[in-house]
Amino acid sequence: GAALALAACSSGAPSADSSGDSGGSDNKTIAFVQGVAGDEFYITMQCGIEEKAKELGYTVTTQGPQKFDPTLQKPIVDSVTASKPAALLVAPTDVQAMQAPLEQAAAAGIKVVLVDTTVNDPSFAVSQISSDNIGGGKAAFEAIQEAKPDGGKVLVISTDPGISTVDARVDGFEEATKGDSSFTYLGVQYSHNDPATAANLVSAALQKDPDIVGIFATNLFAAEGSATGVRQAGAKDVTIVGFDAGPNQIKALQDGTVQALVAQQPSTIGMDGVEQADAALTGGSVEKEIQTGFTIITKDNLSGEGGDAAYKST
Ligand code: T6T
Repeated sequence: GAALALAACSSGAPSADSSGDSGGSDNKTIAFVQGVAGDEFYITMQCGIEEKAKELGYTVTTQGPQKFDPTLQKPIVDSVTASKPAALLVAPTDVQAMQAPLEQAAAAGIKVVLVDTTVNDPSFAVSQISSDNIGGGKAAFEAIQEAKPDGGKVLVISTDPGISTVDARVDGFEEATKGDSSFTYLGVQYSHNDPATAANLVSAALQKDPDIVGIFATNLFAAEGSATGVRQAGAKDVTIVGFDAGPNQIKALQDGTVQALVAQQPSTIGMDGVEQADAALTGGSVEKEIQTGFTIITKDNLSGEGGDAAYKST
């Protein structure tokens, strides 16, 4: 099973665990199930969840699978369902595989809020909160366009098909490439959320097409691996635009390995998630869908607004 994840948030200690509370109207427990443990995006989201939960009088437990993998996430969700928290905030790892386990959680009377990712039919969820992922993919292409105004070949490194967020980023990017005929879209390759695999894919792609001018890496681990791959290939003039802004990504931006980052607002997603769960539990008005924004970070705004968008780490 997954260990309880404790995050080092700036706003005080993580809240207590939920042992002993098992349903009923006085149930003030929220379970958070991350897409993957140890990912700064979900750690930052956890901080937002804990902060808002404390304010509204809930206790939070956080767990995540060791890999971004529904076969590992499903048993965690099943055990959370059995423990009957009042609400479940969850980032499903696959649009299809997590459908039934989450429907079961909702059928057990748990208020399910989808944070970050979603599933094919989210109608069982009281609310879903995520970034504008299509817009983020489009913004990533615009950052490449700005760095490489003459155009050229562009490649996307994503994680796995079936993850709603990264799929939407790929779609947004691909759609944007169609609007500028000076660019050639080489398609998407999948790294299974493993930086070493992403690095190998990028090295191989640069061997095949040494004239690649830009790479869009659709999440933290894809960005980390893409930067390594470009470095290993000794390619000097490839623009990498990454999604997410963990400490490694910020460092890569400072080093000049990565030229731009699309930073999400994971803390806000978490806080909104708790608010929606609370509204559902107390008969307040619930928003079915909330879209949060993003910030483009480059070296130029890193010390200001861009720097504020950086994620927390453990
Ligand atoms: O990009 C985030 C998240 O939005 C996505 O669903 C999965 O990857 C991250 O957690 C970053 O690693």
